[in-house]
Amino acid sequence: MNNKKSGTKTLLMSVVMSAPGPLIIGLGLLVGKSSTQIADFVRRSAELLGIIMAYIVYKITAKDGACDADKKERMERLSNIFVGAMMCLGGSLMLWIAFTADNAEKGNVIPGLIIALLGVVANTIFWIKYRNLNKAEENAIIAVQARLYGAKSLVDSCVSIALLSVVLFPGTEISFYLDFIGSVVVAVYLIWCGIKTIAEKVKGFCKNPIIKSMYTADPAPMVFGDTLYLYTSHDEEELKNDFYTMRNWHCFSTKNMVNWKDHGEIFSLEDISWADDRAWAPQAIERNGKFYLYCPVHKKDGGMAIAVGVSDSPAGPFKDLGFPLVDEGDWNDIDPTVFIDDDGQAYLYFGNPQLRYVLLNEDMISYDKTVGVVNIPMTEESFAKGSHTTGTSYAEGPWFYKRNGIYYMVYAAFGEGKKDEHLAYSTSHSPIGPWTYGGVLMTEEGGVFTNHPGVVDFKGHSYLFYHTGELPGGSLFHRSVCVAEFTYNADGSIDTIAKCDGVKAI
Ligand code: FUB
Repeated sequence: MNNKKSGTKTLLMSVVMSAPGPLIIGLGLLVGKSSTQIADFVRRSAELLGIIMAYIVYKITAKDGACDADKKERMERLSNIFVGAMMCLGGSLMLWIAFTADNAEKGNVIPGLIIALLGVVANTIFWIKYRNLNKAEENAIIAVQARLYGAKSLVDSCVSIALLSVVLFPGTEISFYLDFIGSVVVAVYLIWCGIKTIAEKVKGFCKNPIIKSMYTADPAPMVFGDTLYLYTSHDEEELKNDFYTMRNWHCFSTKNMVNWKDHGEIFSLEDISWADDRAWAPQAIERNGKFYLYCPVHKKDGGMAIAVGVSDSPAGPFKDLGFPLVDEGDWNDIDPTVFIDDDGQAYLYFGNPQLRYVLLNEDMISYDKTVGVVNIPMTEESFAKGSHTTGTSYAEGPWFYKRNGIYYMVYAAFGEGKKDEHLAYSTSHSPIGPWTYGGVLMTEEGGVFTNHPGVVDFKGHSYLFYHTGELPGGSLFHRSVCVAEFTYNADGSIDTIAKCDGVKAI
């Protein structure tokens, strides 16, 4: 059973199991009362209302669908505030009753005692269940239920001790103090849990794929200020010639990895007079207050070339230069990746199956023609043995960056005998190589022929963006952008990263 189904079922069970408590204790109050017992009735009723609320909200928010994180967050927050308020209400009434009730007449507290003992067992089971569910997939509602059931389990333990003393030593000082102290301890603990729950901000979760409103591919993240901008290519739903049908590029942004703003189409083949097809994998960068979007396109006169869109805003719209930046007259000129080194030199790597680079000039829209287009030696030491046409695994989609003095080249690769792309990486101590093969970054399992990396550090977290065919109707021509958080090893190496469910809010 998946986590969502299990969460819904557990919450429903909570409602069903919590309902008889207030009922039986309520009936018990007709025949006898103690401060603990009256307060227990009020607390259980308030908790039941909180659990019903949590069940309803969880059923609505845990449904797979558009990642409308704002709405989900608002509803979860509201539900948790309600549950927190119920805890505070239960605790406050218990406190009030403990100090004001007439404890002279205890009467029959046996029903309350039985319920409390059963409660210790049941609540502990639920507490463990909610904790495990939340561990498997963090969820604000489930996390609060784990807290509530932890408190309920402790409360029932205290109540059992107090009521047992009333049964064993009726009318004695021991029973009076245990009853009184039990109520106060439990009440204070509940109020504390309630306040904590009300004050807590809901930590959201964005489920992969990030963009659910359309098919997106070739993710290219760029951090600017406190925002992460994500540029993507766009797989049209309707295919032309049963091949990639891609006409424009889109931009999305986030400040917390969960709430995404859609900036819409920011550049398109319509804006590039000399191109007619294949709006493929882009990458953007900022320099001196201007934003540059490098995009592979098919030229009207044949072959692929790299176009540059320029804008004053990271979210575009971008304006084409009017001519290709790189045009080798072949099909290799795709998948540009751009990086500005500490000394100000900008590099534009690109290519399938040959990895190439040019040294960009300061203007970012021309390159050093004296150096020209440099071919990187495609060796097994650099890119491992593989099944692409160079005999190595390197295929396409390079992503070039530097971190702690190490230059990284992450790329889509074909392993030996493999027909689908995995992601791999190589490193170097220089921006122009030689490159040393590092390992597999993401396996081909669960993918769709191509994959495409975009690596970024954002607010102290490291992310790998990639694409799969996870959206309904997904295929090798209908891809969707996903993200996984990962960490670097102390020596800068990276272990294989699993395709995952999504990322937590930061
Ligand atoms: O999206 C079209 C092409 O597929 C990209 O340019 C490649 O990287 C691969 O993802």
